[in-house]
Amino acid sequence: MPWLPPNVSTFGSDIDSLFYLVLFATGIAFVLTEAALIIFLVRYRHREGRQATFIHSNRRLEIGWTVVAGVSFFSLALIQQGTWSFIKGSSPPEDQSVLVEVTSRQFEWHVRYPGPDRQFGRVDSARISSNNPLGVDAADPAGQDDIIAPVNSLHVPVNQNILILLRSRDQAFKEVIHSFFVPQLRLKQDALPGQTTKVWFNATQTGSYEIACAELCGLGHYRMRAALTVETREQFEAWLQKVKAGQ
Ligand SMILES: [Cu+2]
Repeated sequence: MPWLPPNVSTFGSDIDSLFYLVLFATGIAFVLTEAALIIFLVRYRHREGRQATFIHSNRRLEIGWTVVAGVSFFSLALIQQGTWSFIKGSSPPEDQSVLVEVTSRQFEWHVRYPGPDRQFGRVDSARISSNNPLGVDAADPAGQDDIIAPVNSLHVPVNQNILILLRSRDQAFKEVIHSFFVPQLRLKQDALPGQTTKVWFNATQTGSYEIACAELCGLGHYRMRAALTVETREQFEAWLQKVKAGQ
């Protein structure tokens, strides 16, 4: 459909089907209610000598539209349940996924890869400074092989499960909620200070996509965007090596 961005996610078509289902249901409700409005406007318009009838209520009608609305919403809840729990309630096993840590802050995205040991080094908000924006503890052995990507760039290999540990830099009173949003992946997830949220996806096409912050997070919200590059495994490994060499 022309109004949706292309889908490059394994679960994207499930999200799109739900979108169209909701659009169809609300479309029917919209047409019916607007038609009733117009019919009533014309039919009961002012006419000389005709008096309005006072109607207090209509129990049958009220029960009718309450039941129809209730059943519709409950059906939607049941229909979407499987998709929701697949995407948000489960994640692929950590040892079979590409691990990435994404940390949001006002107003940028920081990306870190764990290196061969698959362990992220400790971070500590007391160590945060302009040249250590994540507050990485350099003494932690688990962090020795970590790879910190240039600001606002996330690279991932194509056709692989990517497991993101989504964080928001946690400094009391200084941070707010951000939201990691990639329209082409049909993926949106809030990033909360003090909490790590697991987010996963599997991109089916190489290319460059925009990561936007989808939570109004302050004056610089509009410029809080980053680039997601989906590339072949070889290109991804080469990029990691290049970043590591320049670190
Ligand atoms: Cu933001």
